[in-house]
Amino acid sequence: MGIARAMLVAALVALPGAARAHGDAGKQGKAAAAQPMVETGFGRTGDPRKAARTVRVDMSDKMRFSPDAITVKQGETVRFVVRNSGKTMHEMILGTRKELTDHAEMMKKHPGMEHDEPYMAHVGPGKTAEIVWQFTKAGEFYFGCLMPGHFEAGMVGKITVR
Ligand SMILES: [Cu+2]
Repeated sequence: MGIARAMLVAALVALPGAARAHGDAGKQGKAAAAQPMVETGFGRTGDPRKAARTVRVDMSDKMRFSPDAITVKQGETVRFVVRNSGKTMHEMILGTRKELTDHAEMMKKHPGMEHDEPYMAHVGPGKTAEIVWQFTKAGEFYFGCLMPGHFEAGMVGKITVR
């Protein structure tokens, strides 16, 4: 955890009523823990209580997301329920096109690299995980699977925020 984020988390914990994830929004394989609040160029950690909309996303061994195009309103908080219907590990990672491309390159060099952020869901075969994310900025963003080779095989989708 970086110092900046540690300070941000500390500030949020100190604030009564600050946006914190519900325990039931915990990701697969993790104890029910609040997601850290992160701010990015494509949005911020969502408050599950404000997620009025649920989008179900399927990931398959055909290296495809379904749906692979999602439109949201600026400011909207979306609960992504991400299912892996394949037999191999997949993940849904939100970001800009450049961030995903750079990250995919890094994964090639360091395949075992551990990474976990509130805008990522790593999902084992047959499992389901959730991402709650608020799209605070308008624009075109993406989601990709960065398991080695998957992104390059076309495992990417687009999110239009307007
Ligand atoms: Cu994949």
